[in-house]
Amino acid sequence: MKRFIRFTMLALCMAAPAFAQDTSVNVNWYTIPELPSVPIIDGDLSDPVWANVPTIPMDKNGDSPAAVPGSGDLDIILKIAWDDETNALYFAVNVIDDSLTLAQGLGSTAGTGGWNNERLEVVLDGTNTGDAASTTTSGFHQQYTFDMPNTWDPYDPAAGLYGLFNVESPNALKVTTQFTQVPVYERVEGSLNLNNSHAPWNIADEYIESAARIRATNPASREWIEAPVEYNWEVKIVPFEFLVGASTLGYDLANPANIASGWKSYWEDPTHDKLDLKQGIVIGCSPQQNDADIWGQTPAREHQTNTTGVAGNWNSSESLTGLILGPRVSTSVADWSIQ
Ligand SMILES: [Ca+2]
Ligand SMILES: [Ca+2]
Ligand SMILES: [Ca+2]
Ligand SMILES: [Ca+2]
Repeated sequence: MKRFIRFTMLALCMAAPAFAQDTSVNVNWYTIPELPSVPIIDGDLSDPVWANVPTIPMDKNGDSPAAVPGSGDLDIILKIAWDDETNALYFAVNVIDDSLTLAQGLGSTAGTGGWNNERLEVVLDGTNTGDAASTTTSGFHQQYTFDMPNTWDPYDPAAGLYGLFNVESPNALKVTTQFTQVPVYERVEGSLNLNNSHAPWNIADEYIESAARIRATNPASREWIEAPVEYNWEVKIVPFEFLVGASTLGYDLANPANIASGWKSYWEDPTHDKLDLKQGIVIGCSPQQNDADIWGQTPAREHQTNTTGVAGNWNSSESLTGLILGPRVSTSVADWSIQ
């Protein structure tokens, strides 16, 4: 990574000495490359374009970067890139977890307990304000959340990850050691608050596109719950400078037409300020992965890891990682042989 940054900074200085990205508000920063073409968002991270994107450490807040089996451990490989044509950020996340626990209800997002699950959260501040007062309800700061279906309820109509012998829910994904795609529930905290009655939460792919694949790493596993797993997130997000809340704009989130379109009219509302992605700008960001490991009476998140080591940055633009939009990748930086 350091070698890549040095090379990138050298290249930027030589090509355009006027570039002076302000990362003074950030706890750390990384240059992310522009992609020559976009990956297929399907949770399979073998797209050739990902191979040339360097990894970013995502092992903060108490997580061990080494494999330490046991409660509270995650091993993550994170890659982030951008694309000019789709004006989007792309995230690839590979997670190895000792215990899969998605036990907070339908789609794991029922009520307000979704943060206690194996949730991916991507915090973005398109203008990199560094402002502690810029929060998920301010419009400048957005938190995108991604959840998989639950691992415990055989009668859940959306059950996706129940058990090997589950007959009550024929649509459930049986336990398998092969990577298999599972549904993802998309949501934007503060701006587009979707609750249980408004599922499915598939936000228009022009703005948010995501997919996940999962496999059990122990062939002896009979249920997904508490199974040791490996899973991938593959996510595209079109970032905004400012998003006005859906309720402020009067959108009916329960309207079937809005649900069917992925709330497209909301995203197209001219009240929002679009962010034009271009080389040299800095976006405040904290990708973070929550980890629950113990299935009990009150399943709870064991820990959360991110790129900053700052807890609580989900609700503030203070202390984010600075993503500097770098030049297009043209040569192989690193091989990424996972799966
Ligand atoms: Ca893919
Ligand atoms: Ca864990
Ligand atoms: Ca979508
Ligand atoms: Ca876990």
